[in-house]
Amino acid sequence: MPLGGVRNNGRMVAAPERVDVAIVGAGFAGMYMLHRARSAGFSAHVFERGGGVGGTWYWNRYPGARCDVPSLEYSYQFSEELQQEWEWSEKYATQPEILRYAEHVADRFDLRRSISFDTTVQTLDWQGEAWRVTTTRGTTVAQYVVLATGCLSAANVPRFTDDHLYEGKTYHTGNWPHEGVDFSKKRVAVIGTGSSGIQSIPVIAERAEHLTVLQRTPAYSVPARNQKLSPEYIESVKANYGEFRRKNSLTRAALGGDTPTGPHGACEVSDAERRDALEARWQKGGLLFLGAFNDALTNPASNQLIADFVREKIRTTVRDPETARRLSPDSVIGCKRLCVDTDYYETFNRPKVSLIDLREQPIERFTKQGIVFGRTRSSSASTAIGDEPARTEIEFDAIVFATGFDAMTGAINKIEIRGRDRRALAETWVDGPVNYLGLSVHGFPNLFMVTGPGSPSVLTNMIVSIQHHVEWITDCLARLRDSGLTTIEADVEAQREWVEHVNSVAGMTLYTSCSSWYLGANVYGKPRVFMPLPGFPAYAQRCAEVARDNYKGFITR
Ligand code: NA7
Repeated sequence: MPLGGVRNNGRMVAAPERVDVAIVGAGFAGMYMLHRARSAGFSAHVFERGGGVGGTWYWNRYPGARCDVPSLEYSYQFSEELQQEWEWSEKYATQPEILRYAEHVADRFDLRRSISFDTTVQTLDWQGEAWRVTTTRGTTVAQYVVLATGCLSAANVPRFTDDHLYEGKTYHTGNWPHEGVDFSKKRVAVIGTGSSGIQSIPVIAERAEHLTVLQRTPAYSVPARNQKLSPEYIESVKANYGEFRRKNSLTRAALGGDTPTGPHGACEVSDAERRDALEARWQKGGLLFLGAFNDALTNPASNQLIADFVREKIRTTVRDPETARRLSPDSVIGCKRLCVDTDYYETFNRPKVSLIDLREQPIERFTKQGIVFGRTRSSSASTAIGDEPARTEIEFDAIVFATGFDAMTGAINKIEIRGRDRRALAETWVDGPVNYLGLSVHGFPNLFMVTGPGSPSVLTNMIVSIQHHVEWITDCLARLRDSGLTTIEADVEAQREWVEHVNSVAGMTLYTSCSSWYLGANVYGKPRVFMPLPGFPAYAQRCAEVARDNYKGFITR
């Protein structure tokens, strides 16, 4: 069952034989790493699997794809000229607009001449003093390697019984055809109701003859309230962009500095006050809904009250009570990433949209024309004990897999990485990713990760975290050069303490209470370890202290 592919449109740049810094990936992390390394006087080269820049925004071209962080925040802040000249058109930018921005950055900073597109890094071998980087096109020796591989770039495509028999079209949201897909007059199924499903479902429903949503776990979603940005608002931010950025970076998620987290816990206020606070955030829209109260992700009772509010919104939006029931999550709100939507729940009021709850009607197998659904006994009141539960086959012209990613470690683990003593990273991470500061792994000298596991990454505005890492790494490389040193590696004890620290911070929250991709629980066989570290400001402070303290916790030579 090959999933619809993408068209490559990159041009070929030959990689040098030797380079100071090899960078894997030309998304926002890789592009800035290239620019920063060059500016610091290092030679640098990027290897990119795709045919163009943009990373996530190069691949995720599904209908309705947009960022869930406001565009005036989801952008680089390293260049005042860049942030002044670029004009975002909407509160939440669409994928095409973000991709145009990435392309603008690539041109503006003359990045393309050092990027090999359509080039996959296959192996990284530590040679004692440098890395040998083997790609689908050749070999480069690099003193340092930076993995800018992205947190959500390895698609998770679940397998189903007989899925090879299906003769209709299949797509994964994270690998969408460049030419787009016309769903008019088509009977379409979407599997998955995370952010990608929730963004694409209302848009696919516009065109499709019929849309069937296959939901395994209902998600919590809040309205985006997307809108065109007014020139006055843009002007007001740009007039003091530095201060706007500074306030954002002081929040836990490095976003939304103009809407601080409420000062109370949800249980500390009256019912009316709680409702008003939640309603105000619901009307404002977006991820900051969860910041109405300061204990949403630490106090189960508060979390329950906030979740009740959203469930009530679902009940009052979705006209069919049975559909509303199926769409209502019963888990901790915010445990899986909150979704941000435009007309998601409203879409289920359309006669041409239906919902199948896979917990009641599991996918049994694929056929030539569609999918056979079983029926669990508990969901079938009419099934007498001893009877076989009923089966239904539904035919689809196209099936969309909105089934997410092998997050945070997936893209790294696709590369065969061998460090000191030829030890494989996959072996070191067999029980889950270990590292120091989310930046460096013991046994793998001169290898850095941008927004890797063990750093705040996906719990923050990614671009803020990316900039922070890139700048920290470049400063580190410059310090090594200035001190006449050539290698750096995480100390094993510092790494052990860091892993413990990340676990203990995560353990103080409700994040570990559900089967999320933060935990690796969405990928069969992946070790369950909570990967990102909650809290950007404390993390950034710690990184600064380590650097000031002569890279404490690292071994340099
Ligand atoms: P997500 O958030 O991982 O969502 C994937 C969805 O696919 C989710 O509803 C899953 O259900 C569902 N899924 C995954 N595997 C299966 C199988 N085997 N059967 C049925 N359903 C399945 O990925 P997205 O692409 O939506 O979003 C990723 C991030 O991008 C998002 O968090 C934002 O940060 C941007 P489950 O919940 O696992 O039961």
